[in-house]
Amino acid sequence: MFKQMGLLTGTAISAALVLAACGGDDEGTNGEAGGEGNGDETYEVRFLTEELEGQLQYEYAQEFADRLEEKTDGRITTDVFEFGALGSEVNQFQEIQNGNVEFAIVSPGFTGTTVQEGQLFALQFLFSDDEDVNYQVLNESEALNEGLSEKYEEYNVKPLAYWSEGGMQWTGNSPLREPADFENFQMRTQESTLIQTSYEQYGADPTPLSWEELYTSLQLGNIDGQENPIFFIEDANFHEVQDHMTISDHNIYVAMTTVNTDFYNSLPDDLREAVDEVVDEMRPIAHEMQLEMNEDLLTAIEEDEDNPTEIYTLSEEERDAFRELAEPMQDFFRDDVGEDGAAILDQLLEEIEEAEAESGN
Ligand code: 6CS
Repeated sequence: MFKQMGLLTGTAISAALVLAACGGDDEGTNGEAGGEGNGDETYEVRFLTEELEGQLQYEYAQEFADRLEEKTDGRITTDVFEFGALGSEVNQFQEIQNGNVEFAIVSPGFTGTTVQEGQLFALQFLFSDDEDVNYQVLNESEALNEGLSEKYEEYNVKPLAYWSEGGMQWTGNSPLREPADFENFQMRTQESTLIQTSYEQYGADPTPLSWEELYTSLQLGNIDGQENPIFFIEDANFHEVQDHMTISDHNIYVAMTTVNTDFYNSLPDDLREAVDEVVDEMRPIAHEMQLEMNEDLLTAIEEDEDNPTEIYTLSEEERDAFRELAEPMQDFFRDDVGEDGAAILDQLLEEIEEAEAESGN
């Protein structure tokens, strides 16, 4: 059944590849439907990421692939793809929806035109300033892991985990310390109305763009600045073409580990359990990886004498000035996305508050 779907909807990958990826070899039953299976089905699957080798999503996917192969005694083998292998970030979401790839890491910022509710991750100053609190919330939140996940499942995409790639910081060709600094500032954003409207609140002129085009746009001065976690700013070399970096921590960068729902449901029980186990094993690994990578690459930016970057950390008072303009975006989200999205947001806000209180912050 899954094999047929791949053949019917496959656009970017040849039919031959789709056949291979769906486990249709001579040995197996090709996962007719979820169940016990006969124990010898084998699957060659694809895991698509939005980043390059050495960057977090790719390293996560590679570790995930290795663990899954080991845990299933080689019955699931995975090819990990770097960003760009199958089009832009928005195209990538279509690939996982259509089942042309089985696994993908998806940034909700690129799904705002389909799963409106996913835009809640664009709300600035929503999460805690404590990454350990965020780790707990992302893993345990019912609002996300049930409410929001159901919204993605309507598009045949099942989020398996929500995880943070770290605090988001601004870079610019001019200092960014108060909202007035964003006046007429050409700000690169992902494809989400909410992200764009948020920057309009600061007076900026937001421009949605794939990150593929970002370095050149910053270099040419067509774009004045952007937001990303520190590891990405350094690894994509954005600091080379930006004079200023502001440690604003105005948001966290949330990534979703996703699986095509039909594929997941077609797996025999033991293999589906293996996938779930690997997802859980990856939670602390991803957390540690992001903390370490963001710290190490901050030092790399600080020490890069060939490309000096002025790094400025906002004070709490300075952050409050942005927070004041960002908070009304929660009502914008409620009105724009509707009742279900509003309920997900309200539940998430309670969960964050509870986790904060428990942590003693
Ligand atoms: O800024 C972006 O669009 C990219 N940033 C990260 C951290 N990962 C992939 C994404 O496409």
